[in-house]
Formats: sequence, C-alpha cells, structure tokens
Amino acid sequence: MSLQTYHIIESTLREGEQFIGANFSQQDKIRIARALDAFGVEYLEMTSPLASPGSMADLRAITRLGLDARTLTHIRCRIDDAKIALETGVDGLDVVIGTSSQLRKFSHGLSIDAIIDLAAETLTWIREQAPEIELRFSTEDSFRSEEKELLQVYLAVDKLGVVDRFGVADTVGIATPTQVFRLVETLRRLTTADIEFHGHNDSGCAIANAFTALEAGATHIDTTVLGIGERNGITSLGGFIARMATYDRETTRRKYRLAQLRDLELLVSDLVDVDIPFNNPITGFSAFTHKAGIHAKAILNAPETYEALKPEDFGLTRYLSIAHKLTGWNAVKARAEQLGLALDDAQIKTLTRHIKTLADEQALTLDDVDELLHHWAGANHNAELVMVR
Ligand code: HCA
Ligand code: CU
Repeated sequence: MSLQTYHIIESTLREGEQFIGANFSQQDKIRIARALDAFGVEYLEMTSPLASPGSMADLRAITRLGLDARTLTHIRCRIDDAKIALETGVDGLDVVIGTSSQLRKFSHGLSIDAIIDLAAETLTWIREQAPEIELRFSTEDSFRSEEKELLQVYLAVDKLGVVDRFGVADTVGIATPTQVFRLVETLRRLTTADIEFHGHNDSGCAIANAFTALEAGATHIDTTVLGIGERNGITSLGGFIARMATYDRETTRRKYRLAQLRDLELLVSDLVDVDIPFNNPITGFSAFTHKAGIHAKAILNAPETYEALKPEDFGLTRYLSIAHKLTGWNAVKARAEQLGLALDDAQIKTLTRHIKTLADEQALTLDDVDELLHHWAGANHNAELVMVR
C-alpha cells in the first residue's frame, strides 16, 4: 500500500545544505524549491531558522512562494526552537533528538527518561500553540540506539496523541535493510502515527533501506538531489525514483514529472560544484548506453530485454556503442540504416569483422566506424577496407 501512496520529504534545503559543497543563497534556494515543486515532491524540508539570520529569512521567503509542496523546518526538541520556527509560516515541524548512547553522552547528555520528559513537554506545547501544524518526532541515530529504550521513547510520545509522524534515522549509515524492516515494522505495529525514514549512505544502502522502509509500512521517505548531505549524504532523489520506477512505473510516472529530473540534478550539481557521477541511476552518462554486440542486438529488437527503466520516461535517449571489439553486426547494420547507407547483410558482417580486428589494435571512435561505413557503401564491394583517420 505505502509503496504507491508514499510521500517524498525532499531535504536538499536542509540535509543537502549540510553537504560540504553547499552554500546556497536565497536565490539558489528559491530556484531549488521551485524546481523540486515542479518535479512534484510532496514536502520541502528546510534548515532551522535558528541556524543563522539568513536561514530564517530564506525560510520565510520560501513559505511565501505558494508552492504545492508542503514546507517543513527541522528543529531540535526545544520549546525555544519551536517558538521561532512557528513564526516562519511553515506547514510542519520536524523535531529531532538523539537517543543513541553516543549522542546522549557526547551531544546533549540526557537520560532516556529526560528525553521522554523533554519530548512530551515540547511536543505538547507545539500542539497547543499550533493545532493545525504537521508535527513529526524523530530520534537521531535510531539504529545505534538500544531497541528497548527507543521503543520506550516512541511509545511514550505516541500516547500523547500529538504527533502526526514518527521519524527513524540511520544517521551514520550503518543499518542493513533487514534492520530497517524490523524497526519500521515494529513501530507500525505498536504506534499509530505515519512513519518517515531518513537514511545516510555511508555503506551504500541508503536507497535499498528507503525502499525496504516502504515495504515495512513507512509512509514518508527523505531524499536530497544527488544524495548530498553530511559526509557522503543520504538517499538520492534520482536513485530513489529509479528504484520506485522499476518497481511500479505507472505510479511513479503519475506522481512525478520525471522528465525534469535531469535538469533538477544539473541545477544542484552546478550550485554545489560536483559532477553527476557516471554511474548515477538514470542520469549517469552511461545509464542508457549498451555496448556488447549481444546486448545491442536484443536492444534493437526489444529494449526491455536489457533496460529495466525506459529512457523516454525521463526525456532521455538510449545509445548503442558500436566502435569497439565487442560490437556485433546487428548494431553495425542499425548504424548503416541510421546513416541511410545501402549495405547488405553479407557486407555488414564483413565490415563488422574488420571493425573488430581494427579495435583489437587501436581505440576506435564512432566517426571512424561511420567513415568505414561510408567508404564501403560508396566503393566497390570487394575493395580493400581501409581505416581513414
Ligand atoms: C543530523 C540529523 C539527521 C536528522 C534526521 C531526522 C540525521 O545528524 O544532521 O530528523 O530524521 O541524520 O540523524 O539528519
Ligand atoms: Cu541526516
């Protein structure tokens, strides 16, 4: 069920701002917010207004844009923070407090009982002040917290009946999909609120963990564009979209304007000064290229043979690479047809053998192969094949 009805909490303007290369101006943030809204994410999470005077002003400016996406800000579990956050006009507050022994010892120094008291006081106060606000309570470092203590905290907060959503956070990126499934499934069973998953990517599981959280009943997933965030970041929006589109293409196409993904990633990659990785899901430069002759032949017959995602859903095109030793005659024939050259199958097969021999000796380019095709099509069929560089 939640695999169709989930919501994306897009945190490029909060977690993403914690990326080493991010230093967004208000104009940058507005551009990112508009682009994310146009793409169709349901929520925008933004940096706490307490972070800096500019953060407060940016938050106000974005809440006034009148976007379809709901606006959230992320604050510590304190009445003083909540007071200021409520003045910004956001639709929701994401309240967080650390529960792992590491955070309790080295960050805020509170016991589990003190955390429960503080959460109760803060969350009840917020609900009294703002009956309509969307209120989320999350534990930082949920997966290194003692399960018993963690559940004590969530159950106590659930009893208050004031929050709409619980968050679980894999703050240091160590959770396995099985651990994520177990915790989300347990919370689903024992509590009544929606569930949000926030997963870091230190061990490469962020996308898988987000998907598993949905399988276990989570309702909201945190992402950032290109996965930017603290250290190597969190679940990337594009990677998560790839995961969901392979699972359920129609729902994903209905929920989001997929053809805007690439421009959205280019906007953010430009602002934070990184390249889109070659192996990025969907938009990596080789994501829809096919090389081996056996693959190329099948792709020409039916792209779904080797493509789980359709490039056209994302406004992209596939590319068949033919200028190499692994090439095959079907791909070479398709290229000849693209160039409008009349060559029969026997000629194409001979030419393909020649390309392979040449490629064993030197790197070839598509231009080289095109020249050979033109040469062969224009010349006597028995002419010696030459490489013109
Ligand atoms: C951080 C906090 C957080 C919070 C996640 C949440 C995390 O360490 O900067 O509010 O759910 O990863 O724990 O991003
Ligand atoms: Cu985080």
